[in-house]
Amino acid sequence: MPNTAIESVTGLCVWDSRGRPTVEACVRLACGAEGRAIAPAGASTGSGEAVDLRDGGHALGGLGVARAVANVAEGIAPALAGMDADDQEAIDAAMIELDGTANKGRLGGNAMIAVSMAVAHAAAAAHDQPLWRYLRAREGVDGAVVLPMPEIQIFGGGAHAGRRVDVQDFMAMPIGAESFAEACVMTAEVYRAAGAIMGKRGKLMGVADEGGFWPAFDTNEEAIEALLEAIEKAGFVPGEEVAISLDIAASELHRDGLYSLGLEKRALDSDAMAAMVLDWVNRYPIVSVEDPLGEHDPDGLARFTAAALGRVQVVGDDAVVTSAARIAALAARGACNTALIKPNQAGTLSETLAAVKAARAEGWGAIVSARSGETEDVTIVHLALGWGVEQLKVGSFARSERIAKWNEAIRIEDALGQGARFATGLPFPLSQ
Ligand code: 2PG
Ligand code: MG
Repeated sequence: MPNTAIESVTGLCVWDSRGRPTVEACVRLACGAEGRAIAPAGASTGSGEAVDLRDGGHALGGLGVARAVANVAEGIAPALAGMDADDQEAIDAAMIELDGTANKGRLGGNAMIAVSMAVAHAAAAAHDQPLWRYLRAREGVDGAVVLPMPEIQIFGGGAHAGRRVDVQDFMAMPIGAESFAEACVMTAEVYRAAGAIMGKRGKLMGVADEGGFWPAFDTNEEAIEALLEAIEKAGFVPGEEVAISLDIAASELHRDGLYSLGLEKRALDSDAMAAMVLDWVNRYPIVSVEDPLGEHDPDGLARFTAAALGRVQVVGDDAVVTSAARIAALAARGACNTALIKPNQAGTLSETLAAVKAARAEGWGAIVSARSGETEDVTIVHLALGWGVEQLKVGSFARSERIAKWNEAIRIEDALGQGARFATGLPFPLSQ
């Protein structure tokens, strides 16, 4: 057996896809194995997320991570020295104890998740396994390896595109694909068609933070219409071969107790907002809706979930913040039926896995997700495969911080050959 005792933990300031600084951690083990991971960062964040520790002040708009990087070397490294990298729970528990806050505000969730993921990479390397296989063995997942259904952004809006459109993510889900590689081909066709349609109409402004087109629409519905048109133009049957998924990111729209739609210059109460989204669900081939109402509005989320039952997957992001306790509480009141799983919202891998397990225990679906500020780090692809999570959200089909992740999944599917199964079809909360 390799000696998996932690020998050193170091931190480094690197850069994310928005050109903002972020934390990379490197963990070295006694056997010589090494693992690295980089923390991502959100823009439309839930208030209950682990703290993304920034330096403040003038430089870099206050976004520096010198304190978080120093916390890796000065706080975390001595505490983890000699611990067994195979014991992820003990390592994460040690960091949580050292931090000592409810929101990881002392060490920083960014420092902690980078270290937590780097530990997993180092342990997998020590056992000479790809991370997904190592995690799968640890969790005792057997049977065919499931390649997740991707939901891929075609238009970006909200906080990721200067709020030019209120809705944040207009995504394509290639539910008729039979393999992950085919899902990517289908999405590429839709992305190309969408670009051509926007270009022709003179509505293309560039790309948003996650690489989706940043279009100049006059209404939110016009964006859904354009996506539908792109699916058809690409030669697919909407709702059968390629379906639509939305992230409304409604917490971002919340002003003075109402949901403010800046593009359409109207403000809606919770019921009117829910009715508008349900109307879209009725009229368009939408199979998944994330954050249709804000994190402050769990009753509205519960009413929406009841009304949408069997028609659309209801995904919780800002209200859930990858917390097992919040999933249990929301499930108890009937709010949402699928959890978005973002490791840096939780701050450690063990807590992220606990959220996946809580979702399963409630009969919910789960989607492993990237953040709007990303890097070349592909850990989340391995988490989805290793933990058997059947959906993956990474942003669009452009920009290398996104494509690196889609390519990693393509590579793994190819290497597995017959040992892989693609999570084709509708997301399972629709069959409940
Ligand atoms: C979300 C994510 C990804 P952010 O809201 O689901 O699209 O955005 O990372 O900005 O929270
Ligand atoms: Mg979201």
